[in-house]
Amino acid sequence: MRFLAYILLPLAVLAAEGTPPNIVLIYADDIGWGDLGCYGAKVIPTPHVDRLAAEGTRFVSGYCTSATCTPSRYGMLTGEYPWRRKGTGILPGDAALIIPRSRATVATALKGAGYTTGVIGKWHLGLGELEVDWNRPIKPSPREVGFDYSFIMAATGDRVPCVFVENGSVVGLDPKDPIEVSYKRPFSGDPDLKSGEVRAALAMDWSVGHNMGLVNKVGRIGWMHGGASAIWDDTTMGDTFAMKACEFIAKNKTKPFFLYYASHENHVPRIINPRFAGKTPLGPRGDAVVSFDDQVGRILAELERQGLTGNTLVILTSDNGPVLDDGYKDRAVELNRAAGHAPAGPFRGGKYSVYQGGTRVPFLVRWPGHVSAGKVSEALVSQVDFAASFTRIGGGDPAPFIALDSLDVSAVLSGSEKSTRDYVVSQGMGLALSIREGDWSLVPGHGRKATKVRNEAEGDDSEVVAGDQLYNLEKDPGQKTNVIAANPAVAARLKDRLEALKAKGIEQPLPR
Ligand code: NG6
Ligand code: CA
Repeated sequence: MRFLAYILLPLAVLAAEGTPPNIVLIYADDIGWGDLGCYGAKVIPTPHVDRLAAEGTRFVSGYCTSATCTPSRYGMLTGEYPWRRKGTGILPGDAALIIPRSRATVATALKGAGYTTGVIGKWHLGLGELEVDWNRPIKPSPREVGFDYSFIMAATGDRVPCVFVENGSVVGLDPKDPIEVSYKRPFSGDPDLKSGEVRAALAMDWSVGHNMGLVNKVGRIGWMHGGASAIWDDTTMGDTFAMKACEFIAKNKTKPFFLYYASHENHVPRIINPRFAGKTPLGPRGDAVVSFDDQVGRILAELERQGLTGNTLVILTSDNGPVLDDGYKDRAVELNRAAGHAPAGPFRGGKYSVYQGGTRVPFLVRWPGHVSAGKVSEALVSQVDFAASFTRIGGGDPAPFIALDSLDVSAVLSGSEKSTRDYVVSQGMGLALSIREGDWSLVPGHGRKATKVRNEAEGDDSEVVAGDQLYNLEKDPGQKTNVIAANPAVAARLKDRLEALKAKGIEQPLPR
């Protein structure tokens, strides 16, 4: 009994005893609940992720805040629901940093608690102020919001500039070949990606959007000129990020560190390393998940090599639900259909959606001896809770985050408490919100026109406009049968709760 109590010491207790763990947050991009072996994927081999699940706890009701990237990352790092703030939607690649320097983030809090902090991978929270000059040191960058080290792409793989930025400077830039970026118009001499001849020569054709600038024979959003020596290689991006993560771990092994590893897999364009080609019957989209798994394997191996496995809390989750055709012709729709693969698992919707598939994502936690191993947890947890929970685990004061929308769920993560959170709010596109309480999910109707999103396989949210919907997720995880007529009191309670949460503040401009 004594032994058991010792091995499952609550996380916060351990931090209080003065031995806070390293925290490695592995963040996938657009990888759905159903895309990983440990969540039931049959045709995507993910041995490293599955090992993490076997050695830790697999949450089946883990949520990101939003069904797209920028808001989920904002919510996760600040502990505040992004829908409270204007300007937290999907950002262009030349956007200014949207987290004000004055704001506490999970990184500033952990840094304050003595951690060395790093972010590697996809940023997508903006950089600089107003117009960024990519040829000079960029400020503010992740450093100004708490990260001692950063090696990032500014936005997404499908947005220019297609370069890495390390500690505020573009990597490999030749000053004689400066970078120019435009989100308004092409530079003179840019090819017309709508012309058949140009399209025929692309490494991967576009299906919607992605027909502005041409980089590495792939159409992107926005145009860029110059910077030839700095342009990334799409096929080695995963290797580069994983290598930088391993270097960060090795370099900082002697004192607590926080590593936020934001993989680009499997966001579009899915131009992955040829060694992963054909690993799944799903084409580039499935093979990109295998590439993600490879990155996870390398990070876990580096922790092991440095003797840090036992003292490192590893969390793996995703920024939003899955999407098949997200603007490039990579055959995801037809190949998924042929293989019978369900990227969102049993849930309705996917990326962009206010239904479960948009925000209910893979969610694994491992810390040997402190987090139950081989366990499946039904507890409701949200990434908005990371700010308070990680701060608590790291020995800092979570109160500023708790005053926002973050809850300290550290005892739930370790398994020493069953649940803390009894509701979770999910954001689809724009201000479309849904709320889950226990097994009930309320998807309120709204007067606006539905956002027609391109997510053919998972459907769009047009039905949401029609009126309020209530689902019982235990009986109907796929949200097929609206049971609002039979349960008006439940619907009213959830609606009131959502309204009360919204009343705490919405559409406030971000204070600078
Ligand atoms: C959309 C893009 C999509 C993807 C998404 C952001 C088009 C037609 N669609 O606007 O390809 O880039 O933005 O994805 O351009 S996220 O995961 O970073 O939120
Ligand atoms: Ca995403």
